[in-house]
Amino acid sequence: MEAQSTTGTAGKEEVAVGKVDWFGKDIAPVATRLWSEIKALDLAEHIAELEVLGLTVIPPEKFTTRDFVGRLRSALLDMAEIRFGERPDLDHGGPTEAVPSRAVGQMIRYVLLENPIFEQAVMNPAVLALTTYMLGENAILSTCEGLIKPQCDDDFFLHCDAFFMPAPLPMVPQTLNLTWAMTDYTRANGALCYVPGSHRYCRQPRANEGWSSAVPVEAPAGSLIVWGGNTWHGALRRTAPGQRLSLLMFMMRPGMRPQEDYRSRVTAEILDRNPPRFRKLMGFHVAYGWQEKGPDPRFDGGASVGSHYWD
Ligand SMILES: O=C(O)CCC(=O)C(=O)O
Ligand SMILES: [Fe+2]
Repeated sequence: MEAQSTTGTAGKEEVAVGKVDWFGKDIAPVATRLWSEIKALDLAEHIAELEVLGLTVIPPEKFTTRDFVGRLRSALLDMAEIRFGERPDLDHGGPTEAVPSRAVGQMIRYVLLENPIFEQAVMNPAVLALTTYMLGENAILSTCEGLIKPQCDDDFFLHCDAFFMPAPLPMVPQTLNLTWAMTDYTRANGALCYVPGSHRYCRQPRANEGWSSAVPVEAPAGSLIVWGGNTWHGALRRTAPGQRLSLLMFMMRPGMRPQEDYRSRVTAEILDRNPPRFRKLMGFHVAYGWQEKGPDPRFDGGASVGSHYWD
C-alpha cells in the first residue's frame, strides 16, 4: 500500500512520501525484523507466556552455554568479594548474613563496567530480542546488578516494578526485568514467585493482596526469568542453608530515568568493542538532561525517537 500523507491539511504542502517525521516511522520493517529474531531464537512460546501469564523462564540450553554461566557466576562472586571484602559461600551462607533486608537479599550494585562479561550478558541475543519485543529498540538499561539472598524468615512482598507510576498503568509494559539465575531456584532456595495474569490489573497489589494465587518460579541455574513491569512478583523465604545468586538486568523505555548512571562513566573502549545497540542501552540516543545550550549534539536529538510499540 502506498504511504499516505500525515498532515491532511488542505492547502498546505503535505509531508512528502518517503520523508519521514519522528512520529510517522514505518513500523513494518521493525516488526518483520523482530519476528525473524524471535523465530531464529525460538522465543515465540516465551513471548506468548509473557502475554498470557506475565512471566516466562528461558532454559539455559536455549540461549547460553554452561561455560558462560560458570564464568558469569564467578565474575559476580568476584564483585561481591571486592565490594564486601569476603567471597560469598553459596553452599553454606556467608557475608550476607548481616544484611538488613534478608527477605530481598544483598544487592551487588553497578557491576556492568567492571568486567566485559556483564556487557556480554546484557548483549545476549535473547535478552535483546525480548527487550525489543516488550520495550522497543530504543530501550535503555536501568540496572545490571547481582543479588545474593541468604536464609531468611520472611517472604519478600508482592509488588510490580512500575516505580513512580500511578495506576492505571499502561497495558503496554514500560519496564522489563530479566533475572539470570546463577543458582537453582526452588521453593526451599527462596525462589521468586509471581501471580499469573496479574499484569492485566495495571496497578500495584494492595498490602498482602495476591499471595493466595502466587506461584513459585522453580528453574535450574542458568535460566533467564523474564517479566514485564506490570507483573506482581515477590520471593519466598529461603529455608535451605546457603545462598541464592542472580544477575538482575532491568530495562526501561528511553524517556525514563535509569537507576544506575552508565552514560557518564562508560568508556570509549567499552562502547567501541560493542555493537551499536549497546550505546542505546547506555542511553546515548536520549538527549534529556540538557542545560542552557539545549540538547548536547553528541546525543541523538530525536532521530531515534518513535511512537510505536517496537520503536
Ligand atoms: O529476585 C527476587 O527475589 C525479587 C527481586 C525483585 O523484586 C526484582 O528484581 O524486581
Ligand atoms: Fe521487583
